[in-house]
Amino acid sequence: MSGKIERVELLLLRLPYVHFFETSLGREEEREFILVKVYSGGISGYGEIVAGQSPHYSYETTSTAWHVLKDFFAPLVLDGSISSPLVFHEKAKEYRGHLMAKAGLELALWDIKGKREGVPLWKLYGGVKREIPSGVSIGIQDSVSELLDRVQSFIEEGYQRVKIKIKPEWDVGVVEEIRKTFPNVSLQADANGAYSLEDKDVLKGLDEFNLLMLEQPFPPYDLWDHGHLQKEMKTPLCLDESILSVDTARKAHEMESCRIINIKVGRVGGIVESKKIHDFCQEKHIPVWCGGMLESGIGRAHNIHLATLPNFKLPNDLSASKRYYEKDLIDPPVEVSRKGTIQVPELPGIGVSILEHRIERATLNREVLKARYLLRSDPIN
Ligand code: OSB
Ligand code: MG
Repeated sequence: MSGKIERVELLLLRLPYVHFFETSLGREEEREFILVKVYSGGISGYGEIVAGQSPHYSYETTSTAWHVLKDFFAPLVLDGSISSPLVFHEKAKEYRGHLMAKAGLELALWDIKGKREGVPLWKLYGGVKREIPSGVSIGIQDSVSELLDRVQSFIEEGYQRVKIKIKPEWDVGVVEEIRKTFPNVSLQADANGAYSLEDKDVLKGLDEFNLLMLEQPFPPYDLWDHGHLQKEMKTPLCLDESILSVDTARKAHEMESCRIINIKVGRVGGIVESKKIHDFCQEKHIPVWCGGMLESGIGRAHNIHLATLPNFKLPNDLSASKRYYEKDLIDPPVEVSRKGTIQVPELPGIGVSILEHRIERATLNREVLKARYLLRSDPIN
């Protein structure tokens, strides 16, 4: 079933958000990201790279991802021997790190495989759900009243849980206000690593608000201090940035650093690693959910397929297209039902149509990579 990969195309896109997104790491009004398009035997596969413009969430950026894809990862598949995502995953291990870049290419190979075999990705992955529960991630706002308005409108749309971003000075007081207005909403908070163990007492103050979880209070490398905090808090901790592989998931479990894990396919380097983390967590009774990086519909559709696996037990950061972008890149756009669920695509591969004219309009740069020893840029056309 192997078909050669004939070419890999990298596209740098910019899409404006419908509403700015602010975390403890900063505010952004638009997203720049890379799409990976892979061609094989008349089929094209798409992947999205979640690295951002700047090394805030992780050290990877659109520029580092472009470099390692062009110079290291694309040549692996262009030498004619690899088209399988599993083999690519193994082969790419010879290079350290750059997990987001690896994931983007692996996702495109999965899309090719699904389309070639006529099977939607969720089936290839062993998924069991036809619809998945949807949550929404709400950034830091200019005022508490603006935040309350946004929470209200997302609840009205049907989202099954609300996550808010917190940082020092925008934490316990804000959560308290939300709880006063919405005593029963399923609520969680995400700090993106903005605290340290010295802030333990502030964080423990969150325990009285019945949060579903507290996500990544401490920096990514700090499994140990998360373990200290978890021992003193009844709110379950969830790790995002800290979990880069099934190996870090095991260590987090052994250190009791968290009780929940957020899986992001980009952060962990692809679907193969995501499944390993999923399976490990299932065995250890650690529930997981699918995180998001404000992806376009292409990355989000990939995430939806992953979130059909059985141990995705909590609402995911997978929201409707219109919550992120006015003109998403896929048809149909992702929609959230009144009961807060997203339908899983049934067509082969990624299972959605790609709106090439919208990609074209959002493209800032493009490079076509053809054969291993002929790495070069072609002008468009
Ligand atoms: O920590 O989950 C995060 C977006 C960018 C960087 C980090 C995070 C997020 C989100 C967005 O919370 C979730 C989504 O895509 O809906
Ligand atoms: Mg997070």
